Amino acid sequence: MLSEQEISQRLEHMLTPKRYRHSLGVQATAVELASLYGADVYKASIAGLIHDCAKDLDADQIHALIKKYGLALDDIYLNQLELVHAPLGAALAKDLFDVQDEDILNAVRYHTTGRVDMNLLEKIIYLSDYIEPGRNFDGVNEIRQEAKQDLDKAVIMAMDSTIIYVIKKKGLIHTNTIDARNKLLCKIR
Ligand code: DGI
Ligand code: FE
Ligand code: FE
Ligand code: FE
Repeated sequence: MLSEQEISQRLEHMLTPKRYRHSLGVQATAVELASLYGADVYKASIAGLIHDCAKDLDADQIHALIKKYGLALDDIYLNQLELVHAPLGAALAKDLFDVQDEDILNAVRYHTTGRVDMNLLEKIIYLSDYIEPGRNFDGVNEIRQEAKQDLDKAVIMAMDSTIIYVIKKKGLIHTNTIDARNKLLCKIR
């Protein structure tokens, strides 16, 4: 893997200034949550930093890279192209930053939809993406508070908020999110 400094420099060229700042915010929040919950702080830091590395590509680039990396994506991904930056980000991170760690790659791969049985690092990145200091949507403070108390409950809150947002836009909701939320709800009951 490239050094963190090298990765940051490359990222700064791949992302808009706003998206780069968001990435640093997710990195900082992920480090905090990893310390709090006993996850690998280094993996959290790298995963937070790189999670949106494919976010600022246009549709043509996305399609070309799906082909180049041979990504097998289901119809929901292909119909909701904003979802693709997560799995594509994992492929890009492997190729451009030489990230080999599967925990880091899975945290990037599932940071947008979540998935059933997310591990601690995946939950931390999923949530940090929502609550980093630059986010200011309705209800974010409640999720920030919950994140310090109960990670699973906070992930459910973030999923609820995403599902409502996607429904308002008449978008397709990925089954990964539905399945993950259902299983977490059963677990906490
Ligand atoms: O990349 P970010 O903006 O930091 O955040 P993200 O990767 O969590 O989400 C990217 C976008 O994808 C955001 O507008 C919400 C949307 N999204 C998340 N889950 C789903 C979704 N969109 C659809 N259509 N379906 C989903 O299940
Ligand atoms: Fe993202
Ligand atoms: Fe997210
Ligand atoms: Fe993000």
